[in-house]
Amino acid sequence: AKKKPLVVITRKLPDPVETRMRELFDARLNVEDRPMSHDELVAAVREADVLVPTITDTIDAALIGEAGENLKLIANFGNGVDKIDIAAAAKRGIAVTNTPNVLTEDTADMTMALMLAVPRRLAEGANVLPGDKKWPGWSPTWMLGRRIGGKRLGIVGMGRIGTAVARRAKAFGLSIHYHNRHRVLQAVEDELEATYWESLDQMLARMDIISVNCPSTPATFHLLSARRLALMQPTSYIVNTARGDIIDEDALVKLIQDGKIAGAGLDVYENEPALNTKLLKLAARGKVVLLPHMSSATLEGRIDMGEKVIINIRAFFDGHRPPDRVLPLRT
Ligand code: 8YV
Repeated sequence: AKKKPLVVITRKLPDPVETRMRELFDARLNVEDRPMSHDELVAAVREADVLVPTITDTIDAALIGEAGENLKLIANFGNGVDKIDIAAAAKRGIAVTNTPNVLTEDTADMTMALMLAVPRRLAEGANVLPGDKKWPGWSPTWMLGRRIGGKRLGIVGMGRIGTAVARRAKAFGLSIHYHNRHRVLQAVEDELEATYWESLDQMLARMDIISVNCPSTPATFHLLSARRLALMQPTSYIVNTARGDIIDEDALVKLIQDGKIAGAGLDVYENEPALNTKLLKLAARGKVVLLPHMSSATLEGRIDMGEKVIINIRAFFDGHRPPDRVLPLRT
């Protein structure tokens, strides 16, 4: 029988995934639920045939430089591959895969939750009863938020997740606008009655809500720069379930503090897990709702992600092209 590949998994995964990994591979599982240290990562890439990292691991060119001869595949447990230097891996003949599709719907669901949370004051309201129970009772003028139906939603990045957000938002009565590197299929535009904006600047200036759904790449770093954010309406909101570094976070904080953007619903941050303390102050004032990077966090989704990782590893070692191969960006 063929020797089973040594697969090092950097984080604790749901039990069914670990069980299957153990059956199929010489799986080295991380029993402690904490990110690997740099030294542990170096040891892993020196020895493993396959590395299964997550977003909490930085797989940069220096780490890839430490890779042993066996390492042939980095099978990311996650969709976003911004922490992996794919070009450096390619140079060493190491393939990279990710886990698309299976977290699209969960992420879009949570994007809707954040889209409602700030305008409809969900977090503030949810705190009234469990707190000191000082509910004065119903009043015609109390806890008034802003309606989202009838408003304009501008989606930055109309890929799988952006499209899933658009479908939901349309059902909530929002009109759909988007900016993307290229136009989506006519059939999709027709279904969503979506308006394409070639100019991100022009779209930002005209929307009531912006949702960030593009990947983090060198080209999208601070795509929502101070200058661009300043184009937004003072009554507008921004939601980010993609990556923190797509928005200039300091600039966003300042604009919300100054009343030039109405608020934000954020699931991702520039320096996770560290948090800008000014954001916490804005949260206390109900201006922002902050979630701890949990938009794809469902048990079903995590099991599906594990399944995808397994399929990619098996396809690779059976001599096939893994279904979720990620190629280096063209520059
Ligand atoms: C993942 C994510 O859970 O898949 C992504 O891109 O942002 C997360 O929701 C995480 O990346 C796991 O590595």
